[in-house]
Amino acid sequence: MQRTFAIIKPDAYAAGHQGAILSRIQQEGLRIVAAKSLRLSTQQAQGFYAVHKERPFFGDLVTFMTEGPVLALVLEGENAIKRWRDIMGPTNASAAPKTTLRGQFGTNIERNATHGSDAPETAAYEIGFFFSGLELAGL
Ligand code: 3AN
Repeated sequence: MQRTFAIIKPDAYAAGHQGAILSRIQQEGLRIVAAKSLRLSTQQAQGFYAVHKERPFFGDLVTFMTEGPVLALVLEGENAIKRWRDIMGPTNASAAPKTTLRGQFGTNIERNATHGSDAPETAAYEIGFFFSGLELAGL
């Protein structure tokens, strides 16, 4: 069993796609361990995306991720990290297959509907960034 961290980003949240995305997650056999809505502050979004801080798109990414509420999720299943990334599809939503969440609900490389951790170390860091041990105890 593996856990991964996911976000329903402000674009998909504002459009009301949470239900469809959560439903797809469950249909695919991933367990929703924990979920919470929150609106990221600029500092929080900068911290979450700190690995990208030198990239030219960093400022725009932080602006987008703070424009409205997000739904933060912990997902669990066998090979959950890769499975969730396959369900999301490629980063660039405009080139993502329509069978993927980004193809279905995303717009472009920035407004791409969902986030997913890319490796076990990243998943552990990202889960810990959004959820405390107390919140996950017993889940
Ligand atoms: P992924 O989310 O598919 O793992 P990363 O980690 O390379 O992609 O990028 C993190 C986020 O930064 C992406 N989800 C996307 O919103 C944004 N991003 C990545 N590359 C670009 C880019 N070239 N222009 C604008 N935004 C980008």
